[in-house]
Amino acid sequence: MTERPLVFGILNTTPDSFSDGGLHLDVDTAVAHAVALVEAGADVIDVGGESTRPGAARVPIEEEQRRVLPVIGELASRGIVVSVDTMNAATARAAIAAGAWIVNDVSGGLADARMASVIADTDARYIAMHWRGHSTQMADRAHYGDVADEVRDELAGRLDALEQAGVARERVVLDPGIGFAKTARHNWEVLAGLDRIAELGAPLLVGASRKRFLGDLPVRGRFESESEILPVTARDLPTAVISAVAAMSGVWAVRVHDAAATATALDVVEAILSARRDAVDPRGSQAPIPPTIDRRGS
Ligand code: PMM
Repeated sequence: MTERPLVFGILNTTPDSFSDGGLHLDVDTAVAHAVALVEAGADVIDVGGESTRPGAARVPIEEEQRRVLPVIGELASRGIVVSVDTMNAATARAAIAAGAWIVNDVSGGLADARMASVIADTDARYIAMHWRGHSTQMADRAHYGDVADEVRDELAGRLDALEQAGVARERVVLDPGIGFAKTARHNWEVLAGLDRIAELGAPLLVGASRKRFLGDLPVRGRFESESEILPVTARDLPTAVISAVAAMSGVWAVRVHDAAATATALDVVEAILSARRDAVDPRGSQAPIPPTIDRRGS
């Protein structure tokens, strides 16, 4: 039975993230945005202090922590479930101490060899994304035979490595890494092949929100664009559609900038799946609803 995916609302406290860089630099602004995301339907706020957009420069770890830790502390004190988007083990540890429940690592543990042991030492849930190298290298590494199969196999390797380092499989969420070392075509093929990645048996998270490949969709009348590229702000509708498609594939979570659009898309999927359940279950709407996923991800 497919359960409604969690919505991760994106909060980048960076000056240079591709779609929201520079918008949430001080703690009050960042917290206000997080609260708005929760009111719009986000279940988890994913706080990141280092941009991973193609070509982005690395950020000193002290600066990353200066950007994220006060925000995480404030959100956690308000009872908001927080995930920290970091490749750095020391930042993951500090973020958990500040109240984060989930560590979202776009490198799947490859960027910092100490990450797995930090996760093993804590109760945090860990999101391991498919990754082939830092922002400056990834475009050169976008070569695959069958991208969904290769992403699945590389993620299987990460699961094994994490388990060997003491991280129980049940704590790991996998993410195919849309836009990371992948061309636009690869991204569409990964989305078409989510069922194959789900064969690993781990919960999946999909993060397609506003990414560059959506810019190649046709620009239609109501959006202003100086070029043939669909503007970033016009990518929330296709993002919500992807959230719906991913939900139909049974993913555990989607990571988005526009929580309201995705929450509505998930409402639609839930209504259809609920009608389908009622149609096949003679007890109809009296049938017990399956327990919801533990929102803290434990
Ligand atoms: N994408 C970005 C950053 N973090 N984390 C996960 N798990 N999956 C993603 O696809 C992902 C991520 C890209 O940058 P953004 O924060 O500007 O969307």
